[in-house]
Order: sequence, then structure tokens, then C-alpha cells
Amino acid sequence: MILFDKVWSAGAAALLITVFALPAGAAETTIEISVKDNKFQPAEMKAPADTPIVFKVKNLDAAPVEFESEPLQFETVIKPNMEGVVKIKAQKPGRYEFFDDFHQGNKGTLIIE
Ligand SMILES: [Cu+2]
Repeated sequence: MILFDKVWSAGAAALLITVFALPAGAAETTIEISVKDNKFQPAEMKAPADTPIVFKVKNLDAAPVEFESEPLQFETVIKPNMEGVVKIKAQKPGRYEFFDDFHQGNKGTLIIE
């Protein structure tokens, strides 16, 4: 089981690095979304209930996007070919809608579970 041991060691080393790189209790979930042809891709995603969330939203369209959510209480304008970053606190389980306020047919859902 030499291979198994090597894999385990690499995994353990990676875990240690991760633990030391993060301040205590600050783990967060990163969600990467792109906007293309006025659609969020993906339009639905899941995240765990007990960790802060970081949205990274790439606008691949030629028009600005206003990435907004009423239940999650944020809005931010993302220029064409730019990436917007929105950090939110840990949420309770549920479904949280977001949308592009400049193109209101473009909607998505974050599912916290
Ligand atoms: Cu708005």
C-alpha cells in the first residue's frame, strides 16, 4: 500500500496547510458565476448554512450588470469584462433569489442547506 500511503500523506499535508492558512473560524464558500447573454451561469447553486459566502461574478457581456439580491441585501454594478466580488455573512437554510437589476429577466437562486 505504498501508493495509498503517499496519497494519504499528500492529503494530510494539504489539510495542514489549509488549516494554518485560514484565520480561526473564517472558512468561507466561494461561488463562481458568469453572466453571458444576460444569463447567470449557473443560475442555481448550493452552499452550506454555517459559512460566509463569497460570490465572484464575471460579466462576459458588453453591457453592465447590477448583481442584486433583496433577501441577501446586496447590489453591485459589474462593468463589462470585469469581475464583481460580493461577500455575505453565513445564512440560514433556504432559497435566496438574486437577479440582474439592469436585465430583470435574468434571475438565479442560491440554495442554502
Ligand atoms: Cu438595484
